[in-house]
Amino acid sequence: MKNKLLFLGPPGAGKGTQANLLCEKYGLAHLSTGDLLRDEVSSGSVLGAKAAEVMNKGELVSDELVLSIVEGRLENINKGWLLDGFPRNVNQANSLKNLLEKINQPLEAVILIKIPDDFLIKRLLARGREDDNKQVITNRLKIYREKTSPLIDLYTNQGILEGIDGNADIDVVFSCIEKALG
Ligand code: B4P
Repeated sequence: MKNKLLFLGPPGAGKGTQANLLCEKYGLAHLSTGDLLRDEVSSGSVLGAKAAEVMNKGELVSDELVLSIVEGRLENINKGWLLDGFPRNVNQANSLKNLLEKINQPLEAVILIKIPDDFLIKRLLARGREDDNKQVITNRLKIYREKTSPLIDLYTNQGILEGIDGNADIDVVFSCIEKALG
């Protein structure tokens, strides 16, 4: 099975949910920038406080901070890995490309989890995390469309993107992802 992976999709598509399942089953390292940023926030550091302010508005945290978090970790992984929520814009995608060239571990597959906005909003409101209120969710969707969705064309053109219907039961979505990764 392909094991150098990236999950792409709008907020609430189920990237974190599916990433946990896949990493547990196949022993992959799970690198979720959302989780790592939330850890930084919980640590009470100055950087964390800055990140919290941005996240609670539904904006993207600075590329500099996100890259510093990802870089050290990716370099130290000796098994397959799954990037969840990173990259989220073209600049981050370019940095990732350079980093993967440096460590000689090319990306093998990008899974795009697709789901209509109405369902996303319902799911996120039900989850109720600090950044899961109507106004912030609307902003997160807008940022996704503006900044993250150009990555769909980028990876489609590289021939490594697989689209999955995320509007189904968790185990059904999981089977589709496993099938796509061969
Ligand atoms: P993330 O933590 O990445 O979270 P997300 O995109 O909102 O959610 P995800 O798609 O993982 O959904 P989940 O499985 O949890 O980002 C949060 C914030 O961090 C961003 O807004 C940004 O500020 C910052 N950030 C993160 N990465 C960054 C980066 N690279 N650069 C800059 N800033 C960055 O599922 C959502 C809910 O749906 C859950 O309650 C789940 O139980 C439910 N669910 C999942 N699958 C389901 C299914 N099939 N059916 C029904 N419910 C389902």
